[in-house]
Amino acid sequence: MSTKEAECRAIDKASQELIAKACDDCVELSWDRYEKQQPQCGFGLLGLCCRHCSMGPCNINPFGGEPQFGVCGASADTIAARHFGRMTAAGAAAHSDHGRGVAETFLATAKGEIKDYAIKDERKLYKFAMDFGIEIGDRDVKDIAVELGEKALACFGNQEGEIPTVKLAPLKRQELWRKQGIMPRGVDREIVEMMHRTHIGVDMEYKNIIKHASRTAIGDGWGGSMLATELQDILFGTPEPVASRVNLGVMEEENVNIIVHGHEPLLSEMIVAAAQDPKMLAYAEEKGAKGITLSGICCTANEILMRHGIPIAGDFLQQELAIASGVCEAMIVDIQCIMQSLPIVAECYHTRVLSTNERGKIEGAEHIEFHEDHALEIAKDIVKAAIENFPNRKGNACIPKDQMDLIGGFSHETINYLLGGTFRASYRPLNDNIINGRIRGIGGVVGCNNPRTSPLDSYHVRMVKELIKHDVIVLQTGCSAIACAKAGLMVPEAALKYAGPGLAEVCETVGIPPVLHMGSCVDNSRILMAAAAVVKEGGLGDDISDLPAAGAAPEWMSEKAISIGHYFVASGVYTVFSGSFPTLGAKKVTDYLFNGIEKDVGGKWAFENDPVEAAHMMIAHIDSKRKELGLDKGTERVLMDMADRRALD
Ligand code: BF8
Ligand code: SF4
Repeated sequence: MSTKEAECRAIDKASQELIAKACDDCVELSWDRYEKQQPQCGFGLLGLCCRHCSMGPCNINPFGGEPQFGVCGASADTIAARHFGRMTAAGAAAHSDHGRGVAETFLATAKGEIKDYAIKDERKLYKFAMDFGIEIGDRDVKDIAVELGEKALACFGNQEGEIPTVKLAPLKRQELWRKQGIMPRGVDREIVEMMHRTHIGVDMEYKNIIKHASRTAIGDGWGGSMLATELQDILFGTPEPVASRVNLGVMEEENVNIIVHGHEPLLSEMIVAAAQDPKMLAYAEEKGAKGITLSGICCTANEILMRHGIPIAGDFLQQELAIASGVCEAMIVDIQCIMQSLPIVAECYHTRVLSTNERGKIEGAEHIEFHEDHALEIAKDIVKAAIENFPNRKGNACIPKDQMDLIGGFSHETINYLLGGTFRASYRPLNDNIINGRIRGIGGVVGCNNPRTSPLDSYHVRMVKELIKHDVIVLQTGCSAIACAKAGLMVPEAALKYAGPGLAEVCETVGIPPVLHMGSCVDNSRILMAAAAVVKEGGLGDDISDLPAAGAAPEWMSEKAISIGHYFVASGVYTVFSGSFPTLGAKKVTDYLFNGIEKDVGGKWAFENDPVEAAHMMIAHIDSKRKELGLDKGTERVLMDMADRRALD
């Protein structure tokens, strides 16, 4: 493969090198399979294909000709809205099933039934328990944790009332959700009802379907995902700023390279512990290695970066490349965003692909099932399996040199401390800097990679550079965070190099990058919490929809991204997607999602395929919110005097 061809697939040198190598090794990658899928089905792409019953599949003609209705009479808008609703349900289910697993393990840990996990952040335990209305007093930590675990677990199966965590949203937002009838009752209930409504012959009014999609998505963002993040922080520690490295170059030739890929820290936390065990290190030496290098792919990478500073090997489209390096002894996977091609790619090298979760087996992979009740023991078995594979490397190894420094670990709590100063943690300085115009607004840029938006990472990086250039501070999660970290946007020096003068000044004073890594995809709830905290701090309106803020997922691909996008919209955020959008063939439902829904929930969707143009749509939205808040005159550069600087220290 020529350098030019590799450059069309990825913007970073490490990926380009391994894409070319994989091609030389006759290994098929996602980009090759994407090409073989062309032309992709236009009906499916536009949301105009329904296969919900056996009278179909039915397609609707997007050009106005026949057919315009499915066999059951369903219109284009009903079909597209159903499709959108089911994507939301699947995304919410993925996040929330993860959250349920964490809640179960949390409860078992609190009860003392499992020994390998512990309550690490007692302060957060008390805070979250109080959010549930649990009495603290002089009660035992264990009692509080058990009650919290029970109440958290009940959020999933709750049938009536409201999920308690929605109370963390601003009051005005809660009232709006109640008024609109979209306050989620229980995480599972809304998902099940979404599946029911989209069965043949049930909900046939697109607005009513989207309304329930909102309820389902809120149950994800402010429910299932939020429970996952908060309980994980209590169990494994709330992230604090941490320095690390990113990209495929983090693997080391003389070491056993273990990559954890997927989503649940219940597994990866134990792998981190097992890989640091002196007995494991001695075993690695016995097998001829100098040590063990652990790194991550996808959201698992973000989880162990945030809490331990473990380096990140790559994002979603780099999972096959990590194996193509020929030095990955084991790729340990659990759930979500794992490609079925991994064992096929591994055939060309020596990598052992180890699935670990009973919900996610892969044909051709080895399976070592992980159970939380003897977690560390299984994690050690998995690490051993990797070490034993070290002597089996084939001759075709190559580690790209490229890697980049980054600072991660920005929980909404640390943003509070950093911007507020150690002695008076608060969001006041952030709010003040938004009000005085040094920071124009907040951008949340999140989501996946997708061969449709090749070259890899280019949409994320172009969008985020444009935002920070215009003084918009960017909060990131998921693969988008990994993409921008690789491009060098998550080091403090990036502020001077890429940010506008106002944002650069704030970043320089506080010592933070202009782009903040807030974690994995379930951690988008951290962005919601940060937004709620900014509202609560005052001076920027009384709801999330008043904030000069916007969201985006420029390389999105998963159903989880739709659920995330929709809970941002339903929380009052203007949200832009690129690449494709699942309802584009249906006029009325698209018009509703892109316009009409704003009147109902305060946020709306947009689609724009050019990431720079999309960034400017976000900036225009931010400016319109500044204007509504009377802050439009503050956007000129404000020079800081000593008093201002002291206020930031
Ligand atoms: O949940 S950003 S490709 S890894 S779906 Fe998947 Fe998308 Fe990456 Fe994490 Ni999120
Ligand atoms: Fe066709 Fe209606 Fe069946 Fe969908 S539900 S496949 S539109 S008949």
